[in-house]
Amino acid sequence: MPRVVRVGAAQLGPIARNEPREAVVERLCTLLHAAADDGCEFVVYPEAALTAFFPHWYIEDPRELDAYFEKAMPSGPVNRLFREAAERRVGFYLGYAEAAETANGRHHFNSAILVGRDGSIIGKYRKVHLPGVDHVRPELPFQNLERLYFEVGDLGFPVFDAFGGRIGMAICNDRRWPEVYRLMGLQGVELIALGYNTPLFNPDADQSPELRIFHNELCMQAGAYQNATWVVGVAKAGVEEGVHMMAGSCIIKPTGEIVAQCKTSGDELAIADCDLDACNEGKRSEFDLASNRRPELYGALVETG
Ligand code: CDV
Repeated sequence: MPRVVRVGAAQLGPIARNEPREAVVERLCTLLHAAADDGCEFVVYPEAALTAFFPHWYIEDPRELDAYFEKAMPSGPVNRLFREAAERRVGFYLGYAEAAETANGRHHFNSAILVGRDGSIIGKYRKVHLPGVDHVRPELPFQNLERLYFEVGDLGFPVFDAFGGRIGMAICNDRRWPEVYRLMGLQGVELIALGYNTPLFNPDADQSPELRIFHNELCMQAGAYQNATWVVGVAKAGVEEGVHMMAGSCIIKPTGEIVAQCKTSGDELAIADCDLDACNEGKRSEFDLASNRRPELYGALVETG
């Protein structure tokens, strides 16, 4: 039986700092409806898709900061997204800021969930590679305070049986690290969904937007190719509270080729039929990981330099 999943990369334009959740969910639902009308079974939204990317600024007021976090998923306005997606039999990946209540207190993560076509949560991922710093740097035009606001994810890099295949998740900066793809590749991943919030300028380095866009595509295309998996990378784009954000959301084949890509910096869908069996060729040949890798040597090679 063919295993073709029609996927929508649901890019978002900027979200204003004071934009209510209801308004954001309305935008997510508009993209969802368009994807469903076009036959999509799975929609991928960006990292922190329910709010502005608040680590870009320092928030002193604890109540204001707390308002960016979801305490339960789904809850409040987000219930609508779950309901409308289930009605249309569309599953989704959603990035959000998570406040998790545990026996030893509250913990904050930059998280994503994988939701099935029936509206049930199949799995969760918590971002491991948190960029930025944990203190304010007043000399910069904007901050990245992810290390102040979030803890390092504690769920590893799980892969889930869903949509007829093996689905993995990553979040933004994770996409720059080859081990993220490889850890999922070793579990037979066939599609990696990942959302990102990436400024077009690096306040710490003299990098052109063109170079940064090249690096964005380079790491996702390499991860797809070297692990024979589809990769769906989805941006929050446009100018958000003065920060110019990268667009270019794209769907990448297991060969590393981009097959669909957003063209604007606003809310936009890029759609592709992702044939999960297209992973088989790479997984059986160059990237037959079980047969071709030499993990027993890698430690020794590092030690001997
Ligand atoms: N949200 C992110 O993880 N952003 C980083 C930036 C700060 C470099 C990224 O890798 O895109």
